[in-house]
Amino acid sequence: MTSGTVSIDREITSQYQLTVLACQHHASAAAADDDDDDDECAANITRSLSIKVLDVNDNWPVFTTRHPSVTLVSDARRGSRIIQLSATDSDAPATLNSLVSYRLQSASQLFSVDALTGWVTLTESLIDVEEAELTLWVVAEDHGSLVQHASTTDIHIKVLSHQRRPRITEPPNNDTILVTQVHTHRYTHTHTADDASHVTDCCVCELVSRTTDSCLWWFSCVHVSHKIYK
Ligand SMILES: [Ca+2]
Ligand SMILES: [Ca+2]
Repeated sequence: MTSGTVSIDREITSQYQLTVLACQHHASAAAADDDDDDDECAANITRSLSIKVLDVNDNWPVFTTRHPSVTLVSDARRGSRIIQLSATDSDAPATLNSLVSYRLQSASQLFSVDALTGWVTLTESLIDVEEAELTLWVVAEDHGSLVQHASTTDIHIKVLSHQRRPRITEPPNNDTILVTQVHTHRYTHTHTADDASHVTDCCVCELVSRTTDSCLWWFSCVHVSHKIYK
């Protein structure tokens, strides 16, 4: 019989297949040397076992983006979502050991974080803040039954004065702008005279523009005339 210790980690190998051999030695050989594993078995039997490694909560949530940063304008609406945080935990899926929730490390009058989705939301007006650079600390924690682990990240939030928001001054808002729509539409039109000497006017035109209501069409045409003698 052999024995020993090995390290096992569910996150590396979650299941093992083990074959156990029970060997009955010859009575004379067993008496000569009980520790000789090379003795032939007088009889043996094997059993296969499947060993499933149970999980322990030995992993910390890991933020997918470390130290994210966002820029806000001071007139951003209250209730605006500003960034979604995400953290993963490599303990057994769908267990409390890997279930991650989010919270602010310290209460904030300006921001909140959704415990399940990780969305950070603006809860107050920033008008009084005007221009500033803020730091918000968010905690991601698992819910292991015996021990819990938590990780923290900071969010760098830059607030710009709404006075600096770019504005479109020309053209005025809701103004109507005329543009030319060009198509590559082609058509061929042919006139044929009915006298003895046929005159054929071939006209190949391209549509170059039209009004938006399609009432007026402009074509660029190339005329070709030649006579055909019988
Ligand atoms: Ca965990
Ligand atoms: Ca684990």
